[in-house]
Amino acid sequence: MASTQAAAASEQAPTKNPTLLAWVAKMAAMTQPDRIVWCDGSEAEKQRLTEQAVKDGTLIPLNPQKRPGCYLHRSNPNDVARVEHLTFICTPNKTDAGPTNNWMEPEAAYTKLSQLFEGCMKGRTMYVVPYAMGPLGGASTKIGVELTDSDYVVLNMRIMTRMGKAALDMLGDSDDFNRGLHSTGDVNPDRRYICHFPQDNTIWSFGSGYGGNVLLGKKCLALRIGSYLGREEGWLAEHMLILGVTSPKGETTYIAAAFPSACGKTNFAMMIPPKEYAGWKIETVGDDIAWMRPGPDGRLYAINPEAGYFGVVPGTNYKTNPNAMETISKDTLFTNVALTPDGDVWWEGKDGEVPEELIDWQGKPWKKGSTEKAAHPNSRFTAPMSNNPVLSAKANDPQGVPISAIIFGGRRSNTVPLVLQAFNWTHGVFLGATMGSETTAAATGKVGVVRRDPMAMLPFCGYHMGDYLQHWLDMQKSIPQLPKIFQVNWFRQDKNGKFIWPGYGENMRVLEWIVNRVQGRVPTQETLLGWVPRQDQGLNLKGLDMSEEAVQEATSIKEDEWKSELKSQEVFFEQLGTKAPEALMLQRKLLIARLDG
Ligand code: TSX
Ligand code: MN
Repeated sequence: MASTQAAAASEQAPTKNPTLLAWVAKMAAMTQPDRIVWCDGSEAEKQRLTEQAVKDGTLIPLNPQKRPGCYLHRSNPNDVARVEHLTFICTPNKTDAGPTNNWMEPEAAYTKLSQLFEGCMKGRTMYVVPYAMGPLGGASTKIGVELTDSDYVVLNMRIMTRMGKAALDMLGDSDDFNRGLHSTGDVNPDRRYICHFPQDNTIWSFGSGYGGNVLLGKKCLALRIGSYLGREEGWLAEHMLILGVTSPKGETTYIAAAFPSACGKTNFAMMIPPKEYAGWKIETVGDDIAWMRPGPDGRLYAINPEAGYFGVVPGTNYKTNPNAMETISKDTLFTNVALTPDGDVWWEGKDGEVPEELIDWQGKPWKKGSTEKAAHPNSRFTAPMSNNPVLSAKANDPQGVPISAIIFGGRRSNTVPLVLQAFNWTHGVFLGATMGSETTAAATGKVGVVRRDPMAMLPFCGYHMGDYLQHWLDMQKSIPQLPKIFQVNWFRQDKNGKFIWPGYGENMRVLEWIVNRVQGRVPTQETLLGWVPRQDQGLNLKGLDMSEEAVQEATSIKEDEWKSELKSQEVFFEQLGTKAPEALMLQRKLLIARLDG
């Protein structure tokens, strides 16, 4: 049986790559699919798979007048989010995974998962999905091949990556590709594993059909395996958006920014400047992941390895993100949103009236006023980046864009001021390492607890967090023209619990200051924490409906808050033990000395 399949696989295969053919044959021998389909990424293939997915109930077509080319997918209600407790880094030594990752010994993991994969595709189709992470032909671009028994995965990968023949052509006969194996299995949370084997450039994912667990190019390859490869090869794989901001004079500055989830990364990446900024333009290079490496001119160049957006739907509307609303108006796959009687989709926080009646994300009737959510809080859109009205032409440039500034942000109701600039690279890495975000009700039920999330990479770093921070420090030596590093906080609250800073488009004012700083145009004010905008020649507040006291409150530095902040940071550094980089410990001591002095 196995050898027949192997022969059949290579017969139809649009490649002669011996390593790829042998691996596909081996995986097919284990999973025993009824048939193997090599995906070419064509329009005809998309149509065929979509029709089939509609027929088998995987996709529900939406009203073509309201949402042309759009479909709704409902996942199993037990399978609606990434599963950090079932996500493993499988390295020979446990210490290589570090204290912030789950670990399994590689052979033990292969054995355990082989038992699950054994025969799991009987009666099913195995799709071979070749894909490129990054513009085709780029030096930073990586090839992966995902084997999956889910047509939903194929259709998503088609949007999120450069998928099909072009990726296979780029691979040629090379054995340098990520080996991804996925089966939805029986969607049993007790038999769900997302295992990463960095030494083998391999990912095995079993028992889930949800995006982050099964679209293996994204979090698994581009971040967990990517961060591991980045350390080996001298680059950075980061959980960052990339945007270009162009002034009325036509000068474009590229910025990368890391925010934990629920901070509005996609909103920031597609932001529309307020009316006081006529002539300014913000363009999106990426909304989630940046791969950055030193370029020939000594600057740090970033590419967005993805080709689409896999974004949270609830809260998206024409006020918070008009460009996202346009992006998801066509050719979009919706997962776990509500369905309207006229075949459109609905979610909490959409513009307009709440409909009287809906079908909720689980397929059950829903009535206005219900205490249940109609759309799942983690419901998603999968949309091609080419739909984005403010997509940067550089999003398809294999060279990437030169990064002038890196921003670290978090959701903090106090302590962290609106914006500050790090004194230098090491201090900037300290700011990134000590990033924290307060939990919102959606995540844990506990509100307002600070969760440390260094560089927003806590769930996505494929090796020891201490080694990761040291890699960031070491990168200084290979980047002659270092980006400047900034820290921002849009989420500070007043004593009544109201947000002080209006956020959204008004963040343009902060962005302008950052641009002026990196272009060396404005003086600054030194504080204990870093450089901040001066009272004069600082933030442009023209036309902003905010009192002077409120601006003061948003930008203030309170020493008592910082004393408790440092205690809370210590808990995190202690976790890293002897791997906590010495340079960061010194930054910490310097800050303590400044506060005590
Ligand atoms: O995305 C956000 N950004 C970045 C936008 C470019 N959000 C949403 C976060 C959840 C995904 C924000 N929420 C931002 C922000 O800058 N700021 C806030 C907090 C806030 C919420 C509501 C108001 C103001 C601030 N409303 C009014 O002032 C009326
Ligand atoms: Mn993300």
